[in-house]
Amino acid sequence: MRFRRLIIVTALAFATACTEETMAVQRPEDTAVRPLPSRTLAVPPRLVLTPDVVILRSAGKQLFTATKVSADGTRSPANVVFSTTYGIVSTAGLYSAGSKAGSWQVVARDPVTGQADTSAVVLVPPDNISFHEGFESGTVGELFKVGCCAHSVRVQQEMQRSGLYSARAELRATDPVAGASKRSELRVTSGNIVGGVGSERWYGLRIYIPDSWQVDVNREDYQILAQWHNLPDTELGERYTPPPLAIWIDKGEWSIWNYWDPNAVSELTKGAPAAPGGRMVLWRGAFSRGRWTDWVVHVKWSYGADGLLEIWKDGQRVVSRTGPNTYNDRRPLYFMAGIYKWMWSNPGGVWSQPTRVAYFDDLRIAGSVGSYAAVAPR
Ligand SMILES: [Ca+2]
Ligand SMILES: [Ca+2]
Repeated sequence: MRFRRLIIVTALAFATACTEETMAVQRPEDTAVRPLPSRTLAVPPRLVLTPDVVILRSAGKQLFTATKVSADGTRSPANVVFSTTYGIVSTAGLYSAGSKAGSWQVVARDPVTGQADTSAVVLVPPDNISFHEGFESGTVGELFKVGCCAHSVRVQQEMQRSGLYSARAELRATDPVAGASKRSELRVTSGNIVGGVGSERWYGLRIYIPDSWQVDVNREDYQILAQWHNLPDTELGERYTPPPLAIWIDKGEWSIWNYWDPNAVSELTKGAPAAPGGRMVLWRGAFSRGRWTDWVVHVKWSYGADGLLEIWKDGQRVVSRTGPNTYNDRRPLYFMAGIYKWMWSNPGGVWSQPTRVAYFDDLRIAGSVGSYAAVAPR
């Protein structure tokens, strides 16, 4: 008995010592009935609020979603209470922005665990973009020339309409390739000015087609005089596609082309995005040589149903269309005015008029607070 009691006392003392040594990392109840806990069991599920960051305009809306993510990555909906530092957020997580520009937060909090996560809302100022280039400095100002040579784009006084100066674009079939094709163009590089998916813009521009312009006897006689071009999502493997919006001269007519696609990665089949994407000629009409043609374009850029496209030629509205009008891209658009004639890159072409000249003036861009009058050439 005494020997057995000694064993028990010794065993108890040993057990007590072990418990004290491991107390810091192991709860007492675990020592009796459970194996040592693994590290993963010590990590509680995380609460994750998405999207992490969102950029909204005045009165914009965004649905936020709270998710529980367990240590092994399993995701499940989380019951949370939403709050925000500015604006309104519903119990379902639908955030409605106010009008005060700034950086705000949406917070999701689990009332049971006390866990919380925060997303940022950046509320951008109203679209009071204002851009104007009339070439009256005698230069192209902040525009960027895209062309091979001195003759490609130059500011001159030979052709006057608004002020003393306009820009002259000349493209020759023999020109070296510039910007991956045959082009003599002026580019507005700032995406913020030009806009893109989710933004509203007004654009104004005037174009002069000289008397010398002849329809080429080659059946492929088309060129782009003004284009709103997208930047593909190259990080998703997307390649360049035709511009979502462009004003062409197709033989002896103006034509306005539109391409759109809600897919994140656009792929063309026979030159067009597959449904629900698409392309269409929005308008065609005769063009007049020896005079200026004034254009005003109003766009709410969207690849969804809320898009709007209105175009006026010489004060007459020639396009009025709702619905998708651009590609689904992460980056905004850029704008080019000039002469872009890609078939001159094809070898072996025979051209009855191997030089094209056109003049450009009064490029204006305004945001959603703009209007026809704000950008119309004058
Ligand atoms: Ca001018
Ligand atoms: Ca895309």
